[in-house]
Amino acid sequence: MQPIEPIRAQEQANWRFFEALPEYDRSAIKQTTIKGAMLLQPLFEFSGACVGCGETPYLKLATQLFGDRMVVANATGCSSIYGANLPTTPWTVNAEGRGPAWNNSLFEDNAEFGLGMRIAIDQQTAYAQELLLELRESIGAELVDALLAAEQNTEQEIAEQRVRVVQLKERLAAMPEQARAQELLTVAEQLVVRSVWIIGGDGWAYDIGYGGLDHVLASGRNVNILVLDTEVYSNTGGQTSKATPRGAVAKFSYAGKPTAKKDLAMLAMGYENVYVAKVAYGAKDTQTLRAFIDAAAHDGPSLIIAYSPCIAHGVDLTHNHRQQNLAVKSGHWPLFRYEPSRAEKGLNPLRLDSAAPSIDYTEFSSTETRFSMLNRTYPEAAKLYQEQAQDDVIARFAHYQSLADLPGAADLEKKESSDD
Ligand SMILES: Cc1ncc(C[n+]2csc(CCOP(=O)(O)OP(=O)(O)O)c2C)c(N)n1
Ligand code: SF4
Repeated sequence: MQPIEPIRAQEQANWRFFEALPEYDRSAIKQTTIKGAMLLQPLFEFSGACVGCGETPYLKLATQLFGDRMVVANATGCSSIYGANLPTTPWTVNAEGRGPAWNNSLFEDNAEFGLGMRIAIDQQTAYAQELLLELRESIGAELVDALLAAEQNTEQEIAEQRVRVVQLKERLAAMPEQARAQELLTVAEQLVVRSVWIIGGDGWAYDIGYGGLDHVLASGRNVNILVLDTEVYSNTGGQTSKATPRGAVAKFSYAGKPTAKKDLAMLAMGYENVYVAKVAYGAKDTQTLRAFIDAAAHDGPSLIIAYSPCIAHGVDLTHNHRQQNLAVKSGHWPLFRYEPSRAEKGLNPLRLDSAAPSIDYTEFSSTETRFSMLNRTYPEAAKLYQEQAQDDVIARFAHYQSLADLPGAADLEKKESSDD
């Protein structure tokens, strides 16, 4: 044991040095590589989650990519608790004071809450554009036209639009006698693109908030839905949800869950205009990164279902990445992306990003107490569920493979014309 004071003084100096290090220029970084993305400043840091929590890395990644323009609707659950240990919060701002705007809603209406944010932003943007046109001559036609025509797909383009908005605000501030100009000043910031994220756990997405989630998927609106799937209601101590796998022991399933995990991705794919991805960063981080970038770029609803190891799985989370790898290799968590933009090009929208199951399901399930404890308590049920779960993963992979192997519309057209 040592007195803390000298250590604290030394660490404070180290911390100040670390904080003074300059951040990289976002527009100069290749964000589509893991190496590049990890150089971006995270705007989610020092959360109160359990050590090794599988949820938080997805949030950190989202803020690295979109944090300075993110608007978050967070369902009640672990993410709302470690996300708001008030009066502190891990959601933070960059040197310009920009960071995610975050709010927490009821468990049962979070998707609608996020949709409301999207609608409000779109309404304010449309109003700002209307006022710009109305005041075009007094503001300056060149600036107004540039503001209205701006593409905002890259960091560079967004940075350029921010500069234009600063110019606009300066000009509007110099027109205090014009009421419409002052009105525009209140919504001018909405001329910079926003990235709306609706976030929560599986209890929210698969169960209690599912009706609302489905409604938002059907709305066609540009929102990104991130499901942090721990396969139980983690925050209240691990109750069974519809995401809980067959044979797992959880609260309300002491004798093992007798039914298979609900396939939320398949339900969402039924809409055809929803971007859907199933990811596990510990198994394939490049696929996770790609999914986040493509989901945000998709001009419609996106759903990312993210495998999130949790203390409720009964495994030392030092091995979090190994567990994700085992889940993917056993077929428990197939990786894929369903991209409506591919269908628009006549291609099959579904792409599998993981191979067929290459290890026995028990090689995965035996490493986690949520499954293995059933061998002691209900050995016969454990044996039955293991066999069924093995069949489940093989059948599910075969089903996805058959869908991914289907020809796209363009292939069918080619075939038809060659048949004629
Ligand atoms: C309608 C309603 N029922 C129950 C609760 C209590 N509750 C708060 S958080 C939570 C668990 C959330 O589980 P999940 O959505 O899976 O997120 P996780 O904690 O696993 O991240 C529950 C049941 C609540 N807040 N509202
Ligand atoms: S209970 Fe699970 S999901 Fe919640 S913070 Fe801990 S590890 Fe993360």
